[in-house]
Amino acid sequence: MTFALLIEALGIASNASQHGYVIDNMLEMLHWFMLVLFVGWGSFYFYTLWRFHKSKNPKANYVGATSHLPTKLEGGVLVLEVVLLMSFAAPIWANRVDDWPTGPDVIQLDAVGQQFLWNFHYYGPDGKPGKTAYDKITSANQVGLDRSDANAKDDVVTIGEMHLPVNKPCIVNVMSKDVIHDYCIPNMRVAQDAIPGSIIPLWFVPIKEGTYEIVCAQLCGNLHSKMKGTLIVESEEKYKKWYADTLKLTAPPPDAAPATPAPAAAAPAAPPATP
Ligand SMILES: [Cu+2]
Repeated sequence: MTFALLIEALGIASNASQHGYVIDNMLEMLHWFMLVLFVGWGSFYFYTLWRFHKSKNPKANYVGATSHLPTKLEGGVLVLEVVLLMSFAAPIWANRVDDWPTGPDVIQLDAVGQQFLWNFHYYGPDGKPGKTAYDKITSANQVGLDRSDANAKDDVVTIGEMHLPVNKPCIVNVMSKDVIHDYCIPNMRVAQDAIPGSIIPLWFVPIKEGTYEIVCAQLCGNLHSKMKGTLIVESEEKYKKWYADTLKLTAPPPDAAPATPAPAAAAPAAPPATP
């Protein structure tokens, strides 16, 4: 159950992931806390303007305020912040970094950022990524996948479009080919910097079918705002069909024999010489 009155009023994208509700609850609490602080400190500010106005204090007072109330209030804020951090933020973070999904149901893929698009490299049913190499990168093979590698036989590579089955966990290994990007799906409540030279995994479980926006959340160049992708969360049958169709379109047939040159056509027999 989510309590998301304030953050919904402020226009947060609707949550579509399993862990998102916990994050939303925390965000909602923080917003209420900030609202109380804003009203509290705002009122205090106007109170001091009134209280210390020169018409009421014609002579400067060198002692100043003697009340200890502000110190006590500050102490209260500190205690609340520690409670928020230790009771809510830390357990959420522990779940994100310690409770990795395992098993054959986990969809594994790489999200490879480049100026200005996202490439997706699915590991396939074997759960093992095919080898990639920089010297294999071409405009038609943006992640440099080596199709001759045995693990690459069931790999699917797409540009800008990511599919996932609903209610199945996925692990996305985030990386970059050029500058720092940030792989962010607001509806899934995930975001991770894509840093060249690093492979940083994140995981989530989509719980609502639909089409969601993938964005880059790090200013990465002049077309940064155009660096978008689409996540389609669908039923498992639809996902499997999409995977099989895309594999057929992008990968060569598994046991394609190397093309053998056609035998040279025999020269037509010369017509018999007529006497
Ligand atoms: Cu970017």
